[in-house]
Amino acid sequence: MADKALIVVDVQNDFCPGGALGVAGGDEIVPMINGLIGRFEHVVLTQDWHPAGHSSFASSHPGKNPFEMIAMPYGAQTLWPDHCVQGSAGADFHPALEWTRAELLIRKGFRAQIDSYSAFFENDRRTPTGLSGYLRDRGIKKVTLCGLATDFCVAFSALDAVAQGFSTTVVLDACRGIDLNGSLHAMVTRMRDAGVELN
Ligand code: VGL
Ligand code: ZN
Repeated sequence: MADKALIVVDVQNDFCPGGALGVAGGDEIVPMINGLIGRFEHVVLTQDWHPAGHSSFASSHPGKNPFEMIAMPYGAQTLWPDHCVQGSAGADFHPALEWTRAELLIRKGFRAQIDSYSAFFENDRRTPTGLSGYLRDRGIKKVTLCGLATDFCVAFSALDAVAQGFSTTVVLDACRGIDLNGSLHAMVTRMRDAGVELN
């Protein structure tokens, strides 16, 4: 177990029903995630953490609506409702999440001009969060992911984890997806094709 880590992705109020970017059933996975947390020696959390006026917010682009796409200097970017603003209640973890044993918290999306879905690299696909180095330095070889949302932050994190050489598992029952234009099926397929174990 010493070489394994659980990565709990973005289990925050804004991604749960009633939140700014509520994912259907997002709150239902909390008990299962708490069970996983109890079984791992090493636990890492991620927290979506945007400054007000972040470039991924539709409200920052006059005439644009949430869930439309926009071209950013680093590539195509989906626009979202304002969510997970730094220090807001929506950015807090779900109140039932048992996060106290977590050894590391990776905050992402804090640069105003770059979104960050993955726990490893921002959406320019070049700017590292430092997580790979942290895991390697600590001798972690296998990662298991769960959380929100399956087809965005969980999937991009899992794809990067496997590309960085970690043996990678996603517990799909402990994830819920946004499913934008078929993104859930597409990203599950991409994960499987990349060698991510899905269970
Ligand atoms: C996420 C959209 C925008 C996620 C974060 O956690 O999957 N999705 N920001
Ligand atoms: Zn976000």
